[in-house]
Amino acid sequence: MPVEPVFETKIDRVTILDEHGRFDEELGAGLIPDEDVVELYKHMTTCRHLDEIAFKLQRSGRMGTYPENRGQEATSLGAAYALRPDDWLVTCYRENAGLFWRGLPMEYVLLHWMGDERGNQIPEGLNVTPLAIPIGTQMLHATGLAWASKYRGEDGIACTFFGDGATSEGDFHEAMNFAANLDIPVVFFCQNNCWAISVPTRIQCSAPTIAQRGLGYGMDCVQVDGNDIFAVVKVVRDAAERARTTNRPTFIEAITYRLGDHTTADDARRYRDEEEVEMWKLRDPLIRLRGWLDARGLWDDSKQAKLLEDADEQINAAVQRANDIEPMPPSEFFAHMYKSMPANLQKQMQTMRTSSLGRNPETADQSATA
Ligand SMILES: Cc1ncc(C[n+]2csc(CCOP(=O)(O)OP(=O)(O)O)c2C)c(N)n1
Ligand SMILES: [Mg+2]
Repeated sequence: MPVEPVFETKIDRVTILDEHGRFDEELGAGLIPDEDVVELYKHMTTCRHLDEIAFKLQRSGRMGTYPENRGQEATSLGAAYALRPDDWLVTCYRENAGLFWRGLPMEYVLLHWMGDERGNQIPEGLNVTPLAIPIGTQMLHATGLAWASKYRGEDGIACTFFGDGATSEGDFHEAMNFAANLDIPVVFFCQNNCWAISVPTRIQCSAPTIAQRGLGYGMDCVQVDGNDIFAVVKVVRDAAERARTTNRPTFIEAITYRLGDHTTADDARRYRDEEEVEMWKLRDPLIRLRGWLDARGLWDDSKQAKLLEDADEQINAAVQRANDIEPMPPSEFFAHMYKSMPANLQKQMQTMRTSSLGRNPETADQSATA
């Protein structure tokens, strides 16, 4: 009896603008109009500056914690640029660039990290979900949103973001299984930033790529240079088109790098080599894009100086709006989870009002109510 392979495959890796500034004209020419590349660069630079300001806010006690996005700006931004405004953007917590491009006001993200629930109350019609801190949950939400779109006969799709670490969660596998087997138009976008807090990707996944995890579900899979915004735009456009026209999901693994600590509560110097960080600094998506713009005479130092001034002003105005917001009544904590509040939450809310946590609200001393 002969032994024959029943399945063979390969995973493609897409790069258009590489770290040495080489640009693949065949794939990249006309992909993004020059004026849009300028806007994308400005946006990435503004997001980078927000990281610096948020870091200082946290260090000066005005923000609880903050996860720097530094180094990963091209991933969610490229995806948000490639998607339609009615497509769902279902993120975790390191996708500022994509969220702001879609139109989420900056102060929402600031409020979230300042511990204010109102940062999670996404303006109606924006088709983004609140930041997801529990690792993996949002992939199932995205699958449900895309399924609803298909069920209603609409052609909107969902694109969900998650880290390399999240691909070890059960939720990831459930979402992938559902999406592939029920033909659900969702794009799974893994930001492989080489680390899940202190766990390197090589420990997270012993296969040569994370992308191939999608093969087990019969999905189209591709790896992309996540620090190359041209390549990200291309693979997300292709995946979105596939989802829209055939309902087939795609799994994208974007190779990028977390240049900062995991969050402001972490110190990555304790577990990773400085040489590794220095090597990835050379692949910085902002430096790469700036080089492309410089080579075409589309950018210069005076434009850069003006951009930094504008960014500073824009971010400080958002910080001001976040700081100026009236304190919210504690009962608001309960208001946004369900359409109508279930009895157990109503009871908890009452308990809190009477300052009698843990006691029966019906019998608690009402005079304690503030
Ligand atoms: C269900 C769950 N388990 C554990 C955590 C604690 N935790 C927060 S971030 C993180 C690592 C996530 O790594 P990755 O998915 O690679 O995302 P990255 O932070 O690198 O963007 C963990 C384990 C959590 N938030 N939720
Ligand atoms: Mg990671």
